[in-house]
Amino acid sequence: MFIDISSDLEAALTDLSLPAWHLDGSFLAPTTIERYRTEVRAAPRFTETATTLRNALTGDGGGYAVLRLGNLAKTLGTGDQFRRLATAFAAEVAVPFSPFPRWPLWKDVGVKVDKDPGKSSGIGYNAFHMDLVNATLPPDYTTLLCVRPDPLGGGLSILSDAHAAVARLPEDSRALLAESSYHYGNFFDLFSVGEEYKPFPILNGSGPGEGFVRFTAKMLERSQLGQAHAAAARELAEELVRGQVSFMLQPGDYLIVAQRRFLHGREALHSGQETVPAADRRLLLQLFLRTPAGAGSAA
Ligand SMILES: O=C(O)CCC(=O)C(=O)O
Ligand SMILES: [Fe+2]
Repeated sequence: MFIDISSDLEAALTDLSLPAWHLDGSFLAPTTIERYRTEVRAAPRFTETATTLRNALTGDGGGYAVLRLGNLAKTLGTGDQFRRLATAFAAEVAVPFSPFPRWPLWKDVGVKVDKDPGKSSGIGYNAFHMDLVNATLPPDYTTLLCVRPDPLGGGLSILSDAHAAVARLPEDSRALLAESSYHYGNFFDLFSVGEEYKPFPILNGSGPGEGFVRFTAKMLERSQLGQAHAAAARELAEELVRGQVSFMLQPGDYLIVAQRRFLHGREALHSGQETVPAADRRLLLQLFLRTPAGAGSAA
C-alpha cells in the first residue's frame, strides 16, 4: 500500500517549522505530540492522509504502508525538520518510543560490511522477522524511513502477511508452533517492551488471525531448536516467502509495518559494498510505535 502526499499538503508541510521533540521516559512526550498535531493537522488534506494511512495499517487485509515523503526529503533534506515531520506522521498511528535507552528516538540502520550479514545493518539476506521478537510486549509497529537506498541497487524490502501464512499450514504444524519451544537472541537493557520471553510460542493461542505471530526466520540458523519444532518453523518460513511482496524503498519513503499482522525483512544488498564510501551507503532510520492501552482496534 503506497500513499502519496498531495502537492498542496507537501507545500504546507514544507513551510512548517516544527520544534525539537522531547521524550517522556522512552516515549515521545505528550506535549510534543500535541504541538506537532496542532501544526500538521492545520495543513490541507493532512487528516485525510492520516486516515488513509491508519486504514492501510488496520483495515481488512492491511498491515503495512509506504508513505511517500520523497518530495519533502528533496526540498528539506533528511535532517531535523524532515525527521520531525516523519515523527508527526508516526504519531498519527501510535506513540513513538525508543526501547534502547542509550540511543536517540530514531535509530540508524546503516551498512556494516563486517557484521553478521543476516542481521540488521548486515549486507546479506535479512530473513522474515518481527522486531524485538523475544520481548513479552514487542512494539505494535516498526517503521523504517529511507534516507538512501543501496547505490548498487540491492536491498528490496520484503513483507508477508503472517496470519495468512499460518492459515496455509497443516494443523499439526500449527500445533507445534503454539508450544513454548522457541527462543532467539539476547535481551538486556530494553525499555517499554515488557520482559524477556524465553522460551516463547510462535502462535499465542488467541483466535486465528489475531495476535502476534512471534517469529523470526533467523532462529532457524541461530537458535538450537528441537527437530519437530524446527521443521514447523521452517514450514512457516517457506509460507512467508511464498506470500511475500517486495519493493525498493526510494529516498524519503516511510515504511510502517503493523507487527501483529505482517513480518518484514530485506533482500541482500548488491555485492561490492566494500567499494562504496561509507557516506554513500544505504541508510534507513528506524522508529518503533506503541498503541496505547484502550485504543481499541487501532492495534
Ligand atoms: O534493512 C532493512 O530494510 C530492514 C532492517 C530491519 O528489519 C531491522 O533493522 O530490524
Ligand atoms: Fe526488522
